[in-house]
Parts: sequence; structure tokens; C-alpha cells
Amino acid sequence: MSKTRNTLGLAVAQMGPVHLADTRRQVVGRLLDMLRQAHARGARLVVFPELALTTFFPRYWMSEDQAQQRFFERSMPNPEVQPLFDEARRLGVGFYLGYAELTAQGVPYNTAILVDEQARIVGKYRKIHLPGHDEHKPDAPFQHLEKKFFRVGDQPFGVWDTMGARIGMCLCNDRRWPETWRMMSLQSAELVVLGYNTPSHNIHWPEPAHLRMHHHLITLQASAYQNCVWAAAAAKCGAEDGHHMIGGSVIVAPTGEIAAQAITEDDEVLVVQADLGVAEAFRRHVFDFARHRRPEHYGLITERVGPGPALPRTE
Ligand code: CDV
Repeated sequence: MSKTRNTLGLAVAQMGPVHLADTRRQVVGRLLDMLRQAHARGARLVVFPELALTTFFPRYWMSEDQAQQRFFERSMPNPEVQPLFDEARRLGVGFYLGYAELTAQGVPYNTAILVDEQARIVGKYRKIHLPGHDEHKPDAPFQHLEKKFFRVGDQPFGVWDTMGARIGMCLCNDRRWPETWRMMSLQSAELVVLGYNTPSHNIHWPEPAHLRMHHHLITLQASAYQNCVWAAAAAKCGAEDGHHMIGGSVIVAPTGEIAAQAITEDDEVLVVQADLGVAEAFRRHVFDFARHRRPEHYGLITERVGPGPALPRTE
């Protein structure tokens, strides 16, 4: 489709479970192994999961203070994560990493950073769509306490020019919302990177288990296509202390096709030489936003949060 090839060596580093007993040091050791594998296979950017340094702790009922003491990072890089930054600089590989951030002012966020090949943090994203609840659900098999442990991100979806591409970031539940992707494609994103922890079991209603993977894949494939972007999504998956989460880490092309998909529920590296030019034909034709979008008819999207009455019509 494109005459000039502008390719990015793009890796997704899926993680198997991180158990409560696992230390940051052990986890960073696994990330280092995958960073090296990805580099050896030609990657320039490696996408790690959401909350990659710890177990998916929002499943456990505890106080905010207990959660912050045990699972949050007060600085980044900190001494435990520094080896990842050092190795990334040595190899000349950038990465995306999700972790629980406690700011200097004591505000807790579910955060992702984008780190360039010189190991500089060039972008930070704080999760906007926080799923779950903030009250204790003693009858549920586990909790989903993102609304208790995190504040909503304080900045809109952004993009960063780094590693030869315009890269947008989001986290897990954000991927299900069309607004997430459109915010970034309207800023000319070429690639959207994200990490996720998606429990296989829905505690809110008896959802058939296969739908978790189905919704994950259709969302990524449709969003990549409708927004003319590459999408790279890294799971933390498998059974963390008995709590199973889906795998299915993927790299999706702007055609909506899956270029690579994980086959395990363990640490696994996917690498694709992503041709950023593939999106051009879509941007020039079916999704030429400047020619075809009609924002004058989309007002409700920002005026209303939930569904309301029908709009008045003149005829
Ligand atoms: N970490 C997440 O945001 N998980 C949600 C679950 C709760 C559905 C997700 O959208 O995958």
C-alpha cells in the first residue's frame, strides 16, 4: 500500500502471573529477559502490561494505605526498577510500562510511562476509565477496586513523538471506549500502546467466559482500523494466586488484521516489523477525517455522559 516503508520494530512482552509472594526484583528480572529477547529479534519499542510490577492487587479488599504501602511506586525509576532502565539504555530499546503511581502529593494513579531508547521518560499517561467499584463486595469471588485505589487521570489522552513514530498510550479498560482511540487519532497517532489485566470471570453478571477474549479482540481490531493506527496490547495473564486473567496479547495492523498474537498465558514476546505507512491509504480515503467527519453532528458525545432523551428534530 505504501511506497516508502517506515517500519518500527515493535514488541509486546506479555507476562504470566505475578503472585503476591513475588518480589519486584523477580518481576524486573522477567522484564529484563523479555527486553533482551525483544531486542535480539529486532524490536525498538517493547510494550509491557498494566500494573506490571505487582499482582493485580485491586482484586483484594484492603485499606488505601495498605495498598499504597505495598503496591505503589513513589518514584520512577526507583532502585528496584532502575536495572530495566539501565538495560534499555544499553540496548537502545524503548519501552512502555504500567505501574501504580503515588505522586509526591500522595495522589494514587494507575499509570503508564513511555521511555525512549536513551531511557528517558518521555511520556506519562494516567488511566481515565477506571472500572469496578469502591465498596466491599463480600459475596463476590474477588474484588475489582480500581475506583477505590486510583483517582481518574488528570490529563486527556495524549501522543508523543518518539522512536520514529507518533505514539499514544492508554490502559486496559480504556481500550473498550471509542472515545479513547478517537482522541489519539485526532492527534495523528500512528501507534497506540496499552497494557491490560482482564479477569476471565465477570463478577457483575454471569457473562459467558469466551466473551472476555472476543470483546478484547474485536475492540482492538475495530479500533485500529477505524482510527488508522497500529495497536500493541500486552496482557498480564494466567492465574495469579488462583485468579485467572485472559492472555491474547496482540499486535494489530491499521487494516484491522492481527499481525501477531500470543499463544500462551505466560511470559511471551511478540515482535512485528510494523510498517507505519500501511495506514496512509486509509487516512487518505475512507477515514480522511478532515473531509468526512461531521463534528457538528457529534455534539452529544461531549455534552452527555449517560444516555438521555432523543434529540429534537425539525421534520
Ligand atoms: N484492568 C482493567 O481495566 N480490567 C477491565 C476488566 C475489569 C473488565 C477490562 O476492561 O479489561
